[in-house]
Amino acid sequence: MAVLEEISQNLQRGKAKIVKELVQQAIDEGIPAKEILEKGLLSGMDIIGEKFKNNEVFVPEVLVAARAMNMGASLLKPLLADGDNTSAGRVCIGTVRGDLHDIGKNLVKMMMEGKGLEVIDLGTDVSPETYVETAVSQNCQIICCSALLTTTMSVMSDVVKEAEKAGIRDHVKIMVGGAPVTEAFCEQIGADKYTADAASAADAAVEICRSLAG
Ligand code: B1M
Repeated sequence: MAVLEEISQNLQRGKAKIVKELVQQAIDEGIPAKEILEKGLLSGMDIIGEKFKNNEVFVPEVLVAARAMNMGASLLKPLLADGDNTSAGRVCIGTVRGDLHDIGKNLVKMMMEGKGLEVIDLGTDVSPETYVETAVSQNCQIICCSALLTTTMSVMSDVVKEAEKAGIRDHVKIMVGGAPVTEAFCEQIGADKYTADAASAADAAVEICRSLAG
């Protein structure tokens, strides 16, 4: 599947327009959306991540690659959907305060929408107060927190505390994820559910909404 390799290569060079065209080409060739995402877009992002770690590329290169990733992923969004239009529940999602990484959060959002959940996207750099106020005012069943930095994951603990303070812990669940987050960390801070990837997060959210409903 040469086109997937081309997607990965062009994503690494930050060629957003070409990535978008290649993703469309892959779709037209009948390659499943999940495969385009994993073997094209995410594989390119992994290589950029490794190079970033080793100081072979720097913030500007990573930013253009991220833009290419988001543009390519936007074409896959409708194809990753389940096709069921009834709302499976409502969640709010954001990357925690101090953290600007949003690619993983956007993927989680996309997969959740694909499973029929209504997703309120709070963006990045989200304070514990904003998560909780949104969950209350918008009747969300789940608060979803993403963090990519070891220095920001502790904000998730503040989200749990803020939710306790607001007295919503019995009917609003808290899901956490992102590269440095683990199951053990989730338990330690008293959050409800950790998942390692976007697809598992979407499945878990649907399950939680179902159990809260009934
Ligand atoms: Co940043 N960055 N970055 N960065 N960056 C990392 C995270 C880093 C690991 C790179 C490295 O040094 N090896 C490192 C963190 C080190 C650490 O804390 N241990 C790092 C650093 C240090 C920084 C800066 C401090 C760099 C600097 O300025 N000196 C700075 C911080 C800025 C800030 O946030 N305040 C910074 C900046 C940036 C960019 C702006 C340039 C850019 C972000 C652009 C954007 O997001 N729009 C960026 C990027 C792109 C990365 C890497 C290269 C890629 C991250 C990514 O998008 N991965 C990253 C290196 C790496 O990860 N290899 C790195 C792809 C994405 C799909 O994966 O987000 O993990 P991920 O999401 C996964 C799962 O984690 C899960 O689902 C997704 C897959 O299915 N998931 C959830 C995510 N959220 C979930 C929530 C859930 C469940 C699952 O439930 C609610």
